[in-house]
Amino acid sequence: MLSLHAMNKKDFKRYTVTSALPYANGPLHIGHLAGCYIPSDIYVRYLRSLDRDVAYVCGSDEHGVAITIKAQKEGISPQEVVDRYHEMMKSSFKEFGISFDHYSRTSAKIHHETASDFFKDLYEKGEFLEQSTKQYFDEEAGQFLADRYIEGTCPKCGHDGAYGDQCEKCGSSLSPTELINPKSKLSGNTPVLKETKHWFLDLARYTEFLKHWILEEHQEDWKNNVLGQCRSWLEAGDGLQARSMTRDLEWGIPVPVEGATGKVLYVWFDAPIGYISSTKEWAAEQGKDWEPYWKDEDTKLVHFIGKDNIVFHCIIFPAILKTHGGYVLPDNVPANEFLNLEGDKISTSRNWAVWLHEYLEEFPGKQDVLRYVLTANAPETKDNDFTWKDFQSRNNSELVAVFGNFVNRAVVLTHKFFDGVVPAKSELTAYDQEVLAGLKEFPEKIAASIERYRFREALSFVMDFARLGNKYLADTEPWKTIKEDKVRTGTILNIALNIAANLAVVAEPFLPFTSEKIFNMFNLKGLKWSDAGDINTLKAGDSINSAALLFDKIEDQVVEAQVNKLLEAKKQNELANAVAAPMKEIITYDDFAKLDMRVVTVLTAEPMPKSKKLLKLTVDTGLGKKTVLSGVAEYFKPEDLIGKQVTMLINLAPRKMMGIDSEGMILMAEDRDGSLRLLLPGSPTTEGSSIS
Ligand code: B3M
Ligand code: ZN
Repeated sequence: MLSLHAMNKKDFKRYTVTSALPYANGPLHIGHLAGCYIPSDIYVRYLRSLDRDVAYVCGSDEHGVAITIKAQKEGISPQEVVDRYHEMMKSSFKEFGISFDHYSRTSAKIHHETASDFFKDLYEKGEFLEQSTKQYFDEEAGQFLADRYIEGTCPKCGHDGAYGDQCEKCGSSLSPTELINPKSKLSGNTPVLKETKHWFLDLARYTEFLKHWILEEHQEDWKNNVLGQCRSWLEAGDGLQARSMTRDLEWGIPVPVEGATGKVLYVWFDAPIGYISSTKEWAAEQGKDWEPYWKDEDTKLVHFIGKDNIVFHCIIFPAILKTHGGYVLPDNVPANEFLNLEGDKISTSRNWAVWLHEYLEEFPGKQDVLRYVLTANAPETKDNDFTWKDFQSRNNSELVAVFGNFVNRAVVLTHKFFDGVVPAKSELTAYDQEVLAGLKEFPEKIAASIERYRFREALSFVMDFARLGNKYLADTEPWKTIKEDKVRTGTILNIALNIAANLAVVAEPFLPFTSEKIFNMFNLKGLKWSDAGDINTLKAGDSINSAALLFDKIEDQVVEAQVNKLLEAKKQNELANAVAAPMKEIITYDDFAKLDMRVVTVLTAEPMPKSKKLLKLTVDTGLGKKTVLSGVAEYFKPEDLIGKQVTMLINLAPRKMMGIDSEGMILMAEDRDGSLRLLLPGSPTTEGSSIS
């Protein structure tokens, strides 16, 4: 293992930690948390616990087509969209303990100014290629189709719903003209090409610098998934392509140069600058200077993101910072892969997600359980799957049975045998010494993993630490030793309590709400990572409070209800998106005229024994009675039908079903989900009236 020193090539004086700015176009779900907010929060809580100087910034990404498309869909203004979701996201983050120092928004004035200044700076340096190119235009909507306004087939992987800027299936970055069979999202029409002027960043000019900086300087400390994507960009046969940094849109930051009326900055130009604006806003509120956090060489800048944002944070934004000059570049970009849900890709539009605001309502006080599961199963090196079964079993067999059980026993037994006062430690056995050695080692081991952005591994060590304590109590059995040896029992509980106190310190970045409860039980305030590893954190004679509940069991029906909720959402969604069956082949009037369809009255209706679907009906056709078996039992009870007028095909050749001749067919509409509805005449009609 690399030593911490070898990895931290430099000693950093301060840290600027960012998490991707979420688009303010919908509520947050577990994929967001797992992707970059929990990992960054763990990292920052750890740094703060070491008394490091940290600025942890984020904010809502309020520009771009993601916002305007949502606004158009809902028939409200983009401003209304961002106002709604900004507040909602901000509050979800807070509830889950994501401890940003500052959460801003890109519609803030300071951000408009900062982003405009960056653009002007690059413009004045002559960095942009000013080019008129042909871009897709929707003639019906009278609008150029930027990025996600256009969809088509991905030229790289053949995926059908690729966007104009990116294919989410294969991760390729695209330009709209590469899409096969492009369609406007506004009208559904095939767009036309029309001339328009834009300002491009000539990325090819940065290739050598980027290759050196990423593939050589950071080949050891960046994650493989990140290096892999960068390599495929930098080593692509046709090299890095120039990228337009402006768009023909009304919503966004106006392009601050002459001849750019009606154009705004590309959202991916302004959004990363949002980290800087957020830092400025934070510093102003704190009476600090923002500049060292972005400009001093001894600042460590770390961007936490999801894998679809790698190119923007490792290639485009560094190129912008480098050209502007005077800014530090990220020391690391620990991007995560994607989290799936119950085997399927999380999707806002398909409503296949666990929404944070709903989780908070349905699992009040259980934020740490979700933080735990999402970290234990984090998509750090590959895509991973969240399942409710796994959520339940990690809660029940790890948090309840190990972590909670251990802390609870130590506290409860201290109250029972020593009136809630920490007993003294006396003679130590070899086993005691081994356990105390573990107590001293765990914090460092956990720290080493956190420093390398291996949060999953770090959390598994935290659990090993809890397991050590749990096993120690199970092996030493203080509830038995108390009968003959109070001194020995005191030693055991002293050790157990000190493990629990240290566990609270190292668990804090992961399970902040739980650690706080433990600190309160032990009357410990302000305990930091630098104090961890001390076997006398709690001293003989310290008094402790009674045990608080840390975790409780989650029953089968609770997680089953969650799975059902997902399936129901999926069904609703399929129904909403299902397309009507294609038209059958054309027939002649003579074909149609052969069908004898009539209004009939249901005289009797009864269930068919052994059939869930069929009812046996007798009907008055106006020409006499007929018997029909009809597959409506799942939708109607017999008494709902008796006396009703329905429609029927009466000249269908009789067919024997379950021993009965069915002499026709009741007409029904089959909905897109396969459910059936009767076709009823609009008003009372004489039996035998024919339908034509
Ligand atoms: N809003 C993209 C996303 O949510 C974007 C991140 C911006 S980070 C500067 O995937
Ligand atoms: Zn693709």
